[in-house]
Amino acid sequence: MNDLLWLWITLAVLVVVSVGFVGYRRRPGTRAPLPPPTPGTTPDAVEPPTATQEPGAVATTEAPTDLEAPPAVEVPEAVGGRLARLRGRLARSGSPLGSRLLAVLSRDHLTEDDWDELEETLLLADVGAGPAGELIESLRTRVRVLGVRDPASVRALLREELIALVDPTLDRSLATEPRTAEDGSRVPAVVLVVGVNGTGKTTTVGKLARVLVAEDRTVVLGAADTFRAAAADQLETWGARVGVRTVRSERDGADPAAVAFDAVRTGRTEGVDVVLVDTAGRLQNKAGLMDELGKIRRVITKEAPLSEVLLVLDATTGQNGLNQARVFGEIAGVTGIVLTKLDGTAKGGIVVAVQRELGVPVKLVGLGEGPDDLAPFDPQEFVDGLLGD
Ligand SMILES: Nc1nc2c(ncn2[C@@H]2O[C@H](COP(=O)(O)OP(=O)(O)O)[C@@H](O)[C@H]2O)c(=O)[nH]1
Ligand SMILES: [Mg+2]
Repeated sequence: MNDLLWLWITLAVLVVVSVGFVGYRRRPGTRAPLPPPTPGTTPDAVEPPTATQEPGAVATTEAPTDLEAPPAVEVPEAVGGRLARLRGRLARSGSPLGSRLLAVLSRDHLTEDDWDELEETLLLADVGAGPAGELIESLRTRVRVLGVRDPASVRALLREELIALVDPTLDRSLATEPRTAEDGSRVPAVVLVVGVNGTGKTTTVGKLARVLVAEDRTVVLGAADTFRAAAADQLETWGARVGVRTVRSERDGADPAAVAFDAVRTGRTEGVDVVLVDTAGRLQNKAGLMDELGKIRRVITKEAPLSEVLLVLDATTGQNGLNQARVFGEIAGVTGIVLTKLDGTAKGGIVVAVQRELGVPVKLVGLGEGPDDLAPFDPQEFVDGLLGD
């Protein structure tokens, strides 16, 4: 009898505990991750311009925009260690530069042909002729002088040479500290993002906003790509996800400089830390693009000095990317390079080539389409990513 009673009590306790556990797991308010924004599409949450707005008026949209179902504000991932992802991504994107170099270097006796093959491998990875020649020259000398044979030591030498080529002495910090104007007022840091269409500018601005939010900085976005409304929608969606507002025009083809100016003024009035300005990058007409970017620069600097001009380049475009770098280098006073889509190429050598071309450091790299796939660039980590395990 007693035994039966205990059995019932035990069963009852088990039922209560498991019901409580399921209830806990299902507690409402647990935030489900939002899907990444679809570039170039108009999100449902974006309202059409209101009747009270003049056509072409620059509107400051409060994020979130849909009052009925405010999107949950995401907490972006911290930045540390993101570049380590590159290793896995490179391993999946064909034969990475590092493993091909190491395959040759592990041969017993390195012949003239082997050294040629090494140089060719570097060239194929878009390192550029000058830097590739320098690396081979230096590595060859060191291997000979040090009499190095074993693969681990050769790998260590190669690592050192690659790091030297990427140049660890360059200042890769992003200037995102607010400043004090001459009249003593506080002005936000202004980051202007330029580059050819499709390279990943808007995505980069969105990801960068997340990085800054993760660091407890306040941000305003400026949608100065006024060519298509969808471009502003795309930016606004990124901002809304982390509770950052976007200053935009409701009219296609509005003056991009006016929107940029408005974004900076809004940022200044609201006392935010950083204003990120996205631009259009139609290259059909180089003179027109130069005029447009020149005007944006001039107009912004009436309100606040530019802290950074970031040139976004697609790492998969090779020589074409270098040509773009040349064109933009002439106009925009570029202070840093963002190399996107490094996840989609085994040609990481473009980092070296593009820095040489512009004399400006790669500061950020895009490692995928995910919202937190943007990493600060670090030569050591990057080379370790290239060399793999
Ligand atoms: N794989 C990959 N795709 C990227 C990266 N950055 C941007 N993209 C994609 O590139 C496409 C163009 O990006 P977008 O920001 O609209 O380019 P924009 O025209 O320069 O503003 C989009 O499909 C992005 O998701 C990256 O680092 N890796
Ligand atoms: Mg864009």
